Amino acid sequence: MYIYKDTTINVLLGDITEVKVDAIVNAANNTLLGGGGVDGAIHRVGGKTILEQCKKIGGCPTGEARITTAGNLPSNYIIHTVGPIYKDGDSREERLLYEAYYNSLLLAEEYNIKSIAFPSISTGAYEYPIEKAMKVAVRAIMDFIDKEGKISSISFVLFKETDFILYNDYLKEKILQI
Ligand code: AR6
Repeated sequence: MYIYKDTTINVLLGDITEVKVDAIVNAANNTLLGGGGVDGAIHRVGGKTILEQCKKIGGCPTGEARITTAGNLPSNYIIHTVGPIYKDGDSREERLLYEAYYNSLLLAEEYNIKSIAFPSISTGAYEYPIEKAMKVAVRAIMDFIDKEGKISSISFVLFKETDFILYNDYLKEKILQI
């Protein structure tokens, strides 16, 4: 567990659909109609009420975020965001990935969400290199804590052990561990 200002930062290894927090974040696509990876898992476990709400929302531009309830999942809300597809690192990917994290946090704050869990957005099917993506993710949440700071717990849920180790090694350098 890490502490930055008044916010707790957790790094967890496992399946985000099993995490009990106020909101989990989904790495969705522009349609919001489901897909593979973490998106597939969330819709499969959460049930059809999530898809019904997503259909009404009608899609989400890359870098933005939308919210639904969480169906059968243990959390209360799902924040659906869309990360960029990684091309050459030179096509606004970094900005868009940063915005996906930051806008998810702003939306969470609007809904008075106090605990939120993120998967590693864009680093699966969208092929964003994990180490680069991690640095963007950590920068976005630290900037959010600096500017807003109203969410008390932010978790990164990593599905792969190598990603989990990478995050811990990086955060140990950057942030106070308790
Ligand atoms: N819990 C936590 N992390 C997971 C889980 C899970 N249950 N399942 C996979 N991951 P991806 P993207 C990790 O491909 O790159 C979908 O089809 C996975 O190991 O889910 O943003 C959407 O519909 C990886 O580290 O998302 C879009 O079309 C990370 O989640 C597209 O994929 C992200 O991998 C989005 O691609």
